[in-house]
Amino acid sequence: MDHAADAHRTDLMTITRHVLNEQSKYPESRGDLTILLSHIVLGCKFVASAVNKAGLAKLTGLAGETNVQGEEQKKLDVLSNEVFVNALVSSGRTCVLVSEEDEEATFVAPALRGKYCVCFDPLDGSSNIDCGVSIGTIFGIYMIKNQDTVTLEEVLQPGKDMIAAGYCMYGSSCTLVLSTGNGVNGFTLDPSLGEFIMTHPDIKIPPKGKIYSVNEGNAKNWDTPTAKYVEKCKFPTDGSSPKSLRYIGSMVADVHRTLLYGGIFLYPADKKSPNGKLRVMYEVFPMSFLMEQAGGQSFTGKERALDLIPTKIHERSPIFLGSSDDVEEIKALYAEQAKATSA
Ligand code: FDP
Repeated sequence: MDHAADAHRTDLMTITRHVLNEQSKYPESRGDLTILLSHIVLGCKFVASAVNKAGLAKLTGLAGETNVQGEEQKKLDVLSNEVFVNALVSSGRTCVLVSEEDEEATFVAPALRGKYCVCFDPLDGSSNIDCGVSIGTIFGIYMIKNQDTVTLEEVLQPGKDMIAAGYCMYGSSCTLVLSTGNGVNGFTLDPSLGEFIMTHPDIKIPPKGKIYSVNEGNAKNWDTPTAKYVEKCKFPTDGSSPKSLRYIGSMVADVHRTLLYGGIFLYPADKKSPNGKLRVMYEVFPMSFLMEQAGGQSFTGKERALDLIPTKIHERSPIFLGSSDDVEEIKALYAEQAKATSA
């Protein structure tokens, strides 16, 4: 019996313990971020439980049309949004919320205001809900200079100004990946304890990967650099092996695999969607922040993704993120095209 390993298992690094450890490195800290994160964690636990029950509810739904109370089942994405809005507002640490589900930003009532702005997608990948495929919550956190006078303009900050970002994946297990700007750590929900336990300390993305991840159904509308890049993945000319294609169609799941195994995730612009599909403030920025913190890169086709300054809260952007060497290749193809068009 490996007593050392056993002892290790009894010394559990919960997400709360980890965040408190991080906080103790900053003696001037008043614990506001720790409190905010604990409210986000609560939201994730609630959604994890709701996602699990959604399948069962659907099965019972087949036998009869309404639940026992005769109520209509709330859609999971609306329910998740309500949960996160309530958790974030009640934390007393937020002044503005930007949610994928809400057309306008929510300005928190003055009495409950704190210094943070949270941008989030409460349930990303919702087209995968009904078939039980992995979905997730994505969030990014900014600090606001003056919570009492905050305006929408102040919310439209570049991604590099984020102070923390993360996602929670509701998959075969529930995994929360978090960065507070000091590396990336992954935590798995132990359902028996109701606690996220650190299972993936100090995640570093491999410098080069063997997987590319893209919706190839859009290929006929791609621009030249994207088309050339994917061709190179399939028919490499440098003697290397072709890359494998994996695409789930849930950003959280596709990015999570990319982070752990290496490779590249692409949601490029195309002729039908010149700005791509994914939203800057609560998809592109948090995932780019995590990628960079894990040693990878994130590129929009024009610039480093985190340098982008959004002009509206639901703005979209093309995105290429993942292993540094893989993203370098697509950057070179865009540079080549820019040179050719300017010549
Ligand atoms: P969904 O439409 O299912 O909500 O932005 C949302 C998103 O999923 C991402 O999670 C996912 O990466 C992408 O859209 C999938 O888009 P395609 O179906 O066009 O591939």
